[in-house]
Amino acid sequence: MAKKLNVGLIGYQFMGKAHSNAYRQVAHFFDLPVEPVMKTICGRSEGPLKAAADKFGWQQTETDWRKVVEDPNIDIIDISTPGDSHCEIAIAAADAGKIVFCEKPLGNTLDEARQMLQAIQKSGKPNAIFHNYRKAPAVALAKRMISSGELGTIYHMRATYLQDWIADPNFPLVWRLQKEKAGSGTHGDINAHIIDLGRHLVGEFDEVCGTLHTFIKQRPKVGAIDDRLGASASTEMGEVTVDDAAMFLARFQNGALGTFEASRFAVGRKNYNRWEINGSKGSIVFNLERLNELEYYNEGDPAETHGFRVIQATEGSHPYAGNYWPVGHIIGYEHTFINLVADAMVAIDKGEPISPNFEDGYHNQRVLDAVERSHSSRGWIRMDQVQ
Ligand code: SOE
Repeated sequence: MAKKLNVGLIGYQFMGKAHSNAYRQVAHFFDLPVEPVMKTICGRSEGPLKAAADKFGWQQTETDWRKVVEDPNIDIIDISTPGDSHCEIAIAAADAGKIVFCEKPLGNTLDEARQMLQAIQKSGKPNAIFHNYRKAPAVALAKRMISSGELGTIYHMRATYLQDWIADPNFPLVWRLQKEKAGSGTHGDINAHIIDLGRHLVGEFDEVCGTLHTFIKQRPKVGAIDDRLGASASTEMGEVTVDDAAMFLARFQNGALGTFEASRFAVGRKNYNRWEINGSKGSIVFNLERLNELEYYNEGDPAETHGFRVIQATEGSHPYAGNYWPVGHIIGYEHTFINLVADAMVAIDKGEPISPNFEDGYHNQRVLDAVERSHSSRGWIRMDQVQ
């Protein structure tokens, strides 16, 4: 019989929905030594919160996150709120001796991320950050191939994360477009994901040179919001205080070179997290919009059959894939969250660090900060200048 850990989820919108689904589904597909229990979901608005609790399957609701953090029956605090509350909640939860899970980016600033890491290191409790794309079977296969030397020496990572949901100038000023709420725009929201994959698949960054840009400077203020990314527009205008696009060059400590581009103005691209890694023995390409597939070029193939082929990462031998369906029965975006929760439960049981965790979140925030410093100084920034 698996040990149970009671979860207190703070936040019930888009990421709250994705995390709720992961907690509800994980034991249906993984035989776990420790299972999450959907105890309390927390949010400020009683009505929508109750509706979310009923829809997602939470036992109880609470509108004051501090009561959830102080609840002795809660083992895990999951922070799925906008970035401006991550730091305060995480420190309170760590000080209360809770296991702490947090959405990305860890904090809204490097200083917040450092404080969060220090608090969880002081508590010694397990911790995780929801860089969920590491957990796509095709990405985990890429990690396995790189770690085994199958690609040889890594020369390049060429990463993009492109969306277009705010390319309409009339799209309202949601929290993701307000610096005081989100910390940054495209940069911390989706560049953070490809930075994490760079660290995970290639290695630590050595120096960066980048630029941030805001195309639309003013937008209508928000009317009503929905739980995906949408909102209705009011007639009053407000200032956009974050970047719409962020791009940077990178040198990795192992000598590889990288280009990273994140934009919410790549009209026609919806959730186009696509990257290519080139090594001395071959190359791989991943595209989140085709997340079951990994394109692979093997330099060792005979010349007459050279070419990129598509690996469908649904074989039982592929990471996570065997927990779901027979080969060819593909999985989706939501399964990356289920896989992350499964890995977290196993790590907690073994007393091992969860991957990815607050330390990953802190080093991710160092790269985000270094790129912002580079943008301001219009020059290269070495990572050893950013602690
Ligand atoms: C919006 O850009 C968003 O929901 C991000 O916040 C998520 O982290 C990403 O996984 C999907 O797009």
